[in-house]
Amino acid sequence: MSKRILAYRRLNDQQLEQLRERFHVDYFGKLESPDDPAFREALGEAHGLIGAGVTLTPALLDAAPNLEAIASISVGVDNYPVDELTRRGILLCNTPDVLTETTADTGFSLIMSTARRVVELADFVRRGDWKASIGPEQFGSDVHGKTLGMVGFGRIGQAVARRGALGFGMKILYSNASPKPALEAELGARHCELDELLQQSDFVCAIVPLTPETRQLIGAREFGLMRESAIFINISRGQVVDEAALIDALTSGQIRGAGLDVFEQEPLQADSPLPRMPNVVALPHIGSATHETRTAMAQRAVDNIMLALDGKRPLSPFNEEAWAGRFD
Ligand code: 8YV
Repeated sequence: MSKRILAYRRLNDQQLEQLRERFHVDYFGKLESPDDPAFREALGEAHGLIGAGVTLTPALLDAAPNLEAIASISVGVDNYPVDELTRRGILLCNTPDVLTETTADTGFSLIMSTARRVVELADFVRRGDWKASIGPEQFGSDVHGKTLGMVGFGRIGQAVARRGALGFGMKILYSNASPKPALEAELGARHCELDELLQQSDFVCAIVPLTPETRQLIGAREFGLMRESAIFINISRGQVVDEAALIDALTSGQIRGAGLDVFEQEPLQADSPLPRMPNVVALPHIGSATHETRTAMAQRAVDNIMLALDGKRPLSPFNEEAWAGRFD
């Protein structure tokens, strides 16, 4: 009897076909809620999961007694109780690399659009308010030649820094990562403590995984260290920031602006002031959302789950220790 896969993110026809050739597939391309009774029923049968956007609580895991492996269509694994998965012998795979450049593009578009006030001024034209000359009230800030502080310097952080250093002549500082001599040589980047980075950067870009150590890493004290002209960018996870402190810093003029792809609660609550602030560019968590990259991420997840359920080493296992010794 073939193994059963529960897919709960949109896959293209080719990807679904690939899975269906080998497995029985329960497909929920547009799952509204993990409480959906049909989803729960399929979970009870599933040997493999492929999807994103559902927080896998231990209670959901209890409802999936046959589960062997999960292929997340994301690089971030904060939706999964990783230690618990490992304890239960469930392998988790993610999708690093294939989204690095696209997510860095999103980060850089937030740097550009906040500094040059692109959204605010495009709205000004759209409203028909462009009547006289453009004056200092509409001016933005330069990006080229400024200091870009990367809070986190993993794959995506390095790709953002590469754009800044090589494309815009920016000086790069980085913290919350081990020193990376090769990148220092390539980009002239300098490793420093977070406080120094906050004090010296024109742009502060958060791109760290969400872990107990990074939760609320940037709060009132950290915004207090930033320059009044600083622009804060977040392309990691909303919970890395104390959002109330961010709102205060933006309202009081403690910092100049923010470009945000992620929020403490997603979708963003209707009463959040952030999207209505003129000095904020707020995006609906679209870091990796291009046709090319989402297709590549889904394909990576399909490949991961097929390999794993065939007992072979997947392309990107996250908690390999869950299947200790099985690939050797
Ligand atoms: C995902 C992301 O698409 O990969 C990640 O960690 O944040 C996004 O690129 C998203 O989490 C899926 O819901």
